[in-house]
Amino acid sequence: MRCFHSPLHRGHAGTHEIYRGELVPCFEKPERADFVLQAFQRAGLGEVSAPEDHGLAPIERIHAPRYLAFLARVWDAWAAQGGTRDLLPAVWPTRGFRDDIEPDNLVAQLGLYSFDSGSPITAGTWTAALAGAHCALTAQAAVAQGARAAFSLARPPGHHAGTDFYGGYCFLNHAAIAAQAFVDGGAARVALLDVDYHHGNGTQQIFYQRSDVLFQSIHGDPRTEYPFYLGHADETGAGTGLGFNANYPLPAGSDNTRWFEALEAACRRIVAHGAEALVVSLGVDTFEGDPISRFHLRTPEFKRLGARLAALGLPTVFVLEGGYAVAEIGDNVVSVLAGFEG
Ligand code: SP5
Ligand code: ZN
Repeated sequence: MRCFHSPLHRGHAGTHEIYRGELVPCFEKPERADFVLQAFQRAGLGEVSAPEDHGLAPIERIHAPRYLAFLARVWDAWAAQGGTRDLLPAVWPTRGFRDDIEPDNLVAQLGLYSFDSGSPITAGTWTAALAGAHCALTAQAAVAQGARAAFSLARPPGHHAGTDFYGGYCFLNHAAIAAQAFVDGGAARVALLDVDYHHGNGTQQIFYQRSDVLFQSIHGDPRTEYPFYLGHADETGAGTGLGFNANYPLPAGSDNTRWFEALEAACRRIVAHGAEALVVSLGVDTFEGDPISRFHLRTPEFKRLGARLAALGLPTVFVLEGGYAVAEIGDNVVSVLAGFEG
C-alpha cells in the first residue's frame, strides 16, 4: 500500500497543553509521525511519497472560509504583536454569546474557533495541517484511480476538527476532506469509520445532516471520556442525514470482545449503506498502553481490525489520527495496515 507523508508536520510542535490546571508536555508530538514512518518502511509495506498540492478548493468543501483564513493568518498576526509562545485560547463563547462577529482580539478569535485549551497553535501549525490535508487528498486520488488502499501518514490529526472549529489536537479534518473528495469524484455513498479512542465529533458535525457519507465512531463513552459533549448512541443524524450517523460509545476499560462486537455492527452498517469507498480515521490510542486512553487493543487485535476492514472489499483510505504511546505507535499502525494487506 502506498503511503503519503510530508516532513512539514514537524513545524507543528506545541510545547504544552493544559491538563488539570497544569501545563503538561504535549502528547501530540512530531516523534509520533517519525515512529510510524520508520515502522512502515521497516515492514516494507510500500512506497512512501510526498503529497501533491491539491489547492484549497477541496478543503473549502469542508471548512468555512473565515475559519481557514483565521488558521492561515493567526501565527503571523501573533508574531506581529510580539508573540513567541504557543497560542492557547483562554476564553470561549458559550450559549447566548454571538458567534457571527469575529472579534479583533486574537485570543478571543482563538476561543471563537476552538473548543479546548489542549491544542496549541505554533509557527508551523497551518503548514503542517495543510500538508496533512494534501496527504489525505493524494491518498484519496490514488485510491480513486484504482489502488486498493492508501495511507495518509500526517499530523496533527483531524477528526475533532469541524467545519469552523479546532480542538483535540486537530485543525483540518483530513478524513472528512478525503470522504468529500470521493463524493465530488462521483461516489454516491461513502462510509467513514472512526476507530480512534475518542469520538470523532468534528467528522460527525460535518456530515450530520447528510445521507451520502455514513459516519460511524467506536469510542470511549463521552460521559467520562474526551471530548465529553458528543458521541452518544442516540445521535443518529438529522434531516436528510437521519439514520446515517452511528455511535458506539463503550465504557472506559471495555474489553476487546466488546470492542470487536461494535466493529462488527459498524461493518454490517457499511455493507447495508452500499458504500463505494471507505475512509478510516485510524487512531491507535485504543492501545492497551496508551497514556491517555483506556481500551486494551494490542498487536493481534490491530491485525484483526485490518483484516476485518479488508474483508469489506472496498477501496480504502487510511488517515492517521491519535495514538500517544509513542514507542509503540508505529507497530500498532503497521499491524492494522499489514492485517489489511493480508
Ligand atoms: C486525535 C486525538 O486523539 N485527540 C485526543 C485529544 C485528547 N485531549 C485531551 C487529553 C486529556 C488527557 N487526559 C489524560 C487522562 C489520563 N491521565
Ligand atoms: Zn484519540
